Amino acid sequence: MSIYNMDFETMPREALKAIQLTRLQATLERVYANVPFYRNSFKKAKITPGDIKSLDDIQRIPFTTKQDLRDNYPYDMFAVPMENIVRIHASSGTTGRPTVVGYTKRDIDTWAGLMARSLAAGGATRGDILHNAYGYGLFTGGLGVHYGAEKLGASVIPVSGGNTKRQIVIMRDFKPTILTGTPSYILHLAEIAEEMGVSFKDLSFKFGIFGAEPWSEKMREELEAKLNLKAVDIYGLSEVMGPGVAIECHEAQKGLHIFEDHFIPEIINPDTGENLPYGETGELVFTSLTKEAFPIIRYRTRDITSLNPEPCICGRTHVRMNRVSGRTDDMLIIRGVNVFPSQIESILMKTHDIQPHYQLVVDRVDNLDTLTVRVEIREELFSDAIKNLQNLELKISKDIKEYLGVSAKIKLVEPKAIERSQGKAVRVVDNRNI
Ligand code: DLL
Repeated sequence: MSIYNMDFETMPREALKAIQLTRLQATLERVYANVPFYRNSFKKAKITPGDIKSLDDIQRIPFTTKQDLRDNYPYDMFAVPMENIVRIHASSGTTGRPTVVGYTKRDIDTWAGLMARSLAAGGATRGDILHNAYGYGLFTGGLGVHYGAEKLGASVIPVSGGNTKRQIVIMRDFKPTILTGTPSYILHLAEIAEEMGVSFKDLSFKFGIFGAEPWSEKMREELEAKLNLKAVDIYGLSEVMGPGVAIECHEAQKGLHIFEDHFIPEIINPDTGENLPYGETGELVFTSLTKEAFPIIRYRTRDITSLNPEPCICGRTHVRMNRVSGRTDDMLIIRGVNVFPSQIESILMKTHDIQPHYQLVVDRVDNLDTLTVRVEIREELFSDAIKNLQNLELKISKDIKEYLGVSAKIKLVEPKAIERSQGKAVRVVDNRNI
């Protein structure tokens, strides 16, 4: 069977587990032999690759953290000589050093195969024309999707992010059928299309494959209605590969199937490091099984989710991860109360007919944390009497207090007041660290 064969997706779990164990053991041998960081961490834990005799034994292996990758910047985590590396990507790294990852020729092929499988799960076929609005460059989104689409045999339009007006013209004239990009940028595309008098109802899109940042179910509804397509969620991270680690199937649109023939997922309690059973929410941890250049063992993603082993209507036997609700490092602690931006988004969109353009601003005033939610409202509402706006601000503030237990000041702003991103949206401005 070739490494990206789709039969892997529907195989009985026992057979899948046997493949995972063989691949895990081979990966451990390789990192132990070739990456000093792993050899040291295994030695500290008093284990050798030979001690890992079952999949459960993985819990004996120490975790790898973002800090470990930073400490080995840029190339010390690579398990092959530089002459075998054909591609380098890096995560943006909003704080500190970026994380650098490398790929061999075979890794690029494995990734393309996994992305082809992802696109197929999301509804794409070889006859499709794919408008790829993920950014091309060090970010893995653009090139990751691109190679996968070519592998699938679809036609790719490599537009990348930005030049938004030109993108609308391309969408109208080239008649793409699949749209890929971050949900926040796609929403911006929809906004500009509206301004240009172009209706998505007249375009040819069937499926949208959106990800790289958290988005809510409400946002899916909004995008599906505005863009006249079916939207699925795709997940991935550079450290583990890039996009194509997990994706929703278009049949169920409920939870993202993890490509378990290439990655072992675990959920842990982020405070204690203990493994949690299926269904419980915690931090997602990944081990790669087939990567050559940058194998990664028990990597703490900081993403918060849970795993669902229930069979899926699409026939895939791979477990599903529920949509990522946030990151452990995204969590704001406002006067002792934990809040995730996604929780605020849900309240804004569930209880109020509000545009999903918002930003949370955290300040420290007289040693007290304050949270201000800047949120855009529709043009019609904005021209309403000041009094109505004040009432709406109070109502939202009351809802946030009631649902999340945190006091927030709401500032309604006019349409377009919040800066649009061409990639991942910046949801939090934390002025406390400055
Ligand atoms: O965002 C890879 C990617 C590209 C995924 C295109 C999907 C589509 P990084 O830039 O390394 O890689 O960022 C990884 O983004 O740890 C999550 O916190 C977040 N993330 C990615 N996909 C999702 C998603 C790419 N579907 C980090 N939902 C991850 C929520 C996501 N968060």
